Amino acid sequence: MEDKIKAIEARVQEFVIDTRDKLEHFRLQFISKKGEVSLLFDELKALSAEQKKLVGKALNELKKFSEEKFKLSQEQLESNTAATTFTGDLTLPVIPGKTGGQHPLSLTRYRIIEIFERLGFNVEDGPEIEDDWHNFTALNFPENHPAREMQDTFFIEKNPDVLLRTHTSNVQIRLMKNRKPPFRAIMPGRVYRNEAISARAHCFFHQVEGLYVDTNVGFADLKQTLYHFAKEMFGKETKIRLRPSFFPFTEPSAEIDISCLICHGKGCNVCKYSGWVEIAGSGMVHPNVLRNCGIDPEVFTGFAFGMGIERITMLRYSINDLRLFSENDLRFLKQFKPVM
Ligand code: 2NL
Repeated sequence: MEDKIKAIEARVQEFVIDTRDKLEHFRLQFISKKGEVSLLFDELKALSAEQKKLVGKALNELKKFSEEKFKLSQEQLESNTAATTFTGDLTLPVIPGKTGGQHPLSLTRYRIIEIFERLGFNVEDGPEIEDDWHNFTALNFPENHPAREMQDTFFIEKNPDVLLRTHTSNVQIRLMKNRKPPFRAIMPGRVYRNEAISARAHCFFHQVEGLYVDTNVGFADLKQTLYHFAKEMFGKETKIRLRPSFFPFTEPSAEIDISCLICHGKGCNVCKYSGWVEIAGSGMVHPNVLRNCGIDPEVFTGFAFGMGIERITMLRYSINDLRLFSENDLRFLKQFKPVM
């Protein structure tokens, strides 16, 4: 019996526990109910009182030793796994998760791009910090136009003027100057206006402008393109209405209204009881603008339009305060589709 105890003790000592499997193996082998140490206690019963005392002491020591080894190894394994849980290849691409989401303004921008791409429009990009010529002069703004005043535009430097663009038209100007017509493109981007912040105005917003220049582009093309856009964006029942307007860079110019999505023309708060909601400005590109970019207005004509992404998004999701877009409040942002 004593020899047996010594032999088991030696094996307990030598047993290497470096994995969870080996830990469990150790437990079953020695300290579980049917383990070797427990079985020795059964054998103990057959011994005389004298021997019981002697062997019992040694056996109790073996039991204590085995259980301590188990406990210590278990603790060690647990602290190791906490530090080295990730054993995979760190260079592999991430598995897409459900954390994060897409900003409602991005969702609307993607949708707008999708609609115009199918009509053959490219997406173009340009600088947000711009000079006076690309933001104002080339676009036929008169010398004394109010937009050129300090209170309407953010100037970074005066004389020569460096400013934050007030529309993405600067991208069209760069496109028309640097490449040869025909052009069919849209320009999404952030623009800046020097305004007090309220539910309806902000010092920056997002715009998509569009430009179509070719031989024989007419007002009917403008109207049909924007009608198609309105139906794709807001549903095929949507109607459009054009109202005469004025921009220095288009002639003639028109505001584009859509039939009110909320009341379907009956009259409500959103359309201010008119049945119509403004979604964009548009017009035929002014011949002076074409000329400023080296394009002969006797050969080429074109239409252009501009819309606020915030405005379209507010109509699309019934959002009533512009400030929600830039406050990063998760209670607002979480209501939009997550990235998958
Ligand atoms: C609006 C109105 C508009 C344009 C933008 C444009 C650009 C060039 C030439 C002619 Cl290079 N026009 N853009 C035309 C009409 C309206 O924007 O309400 N934007 C938020």
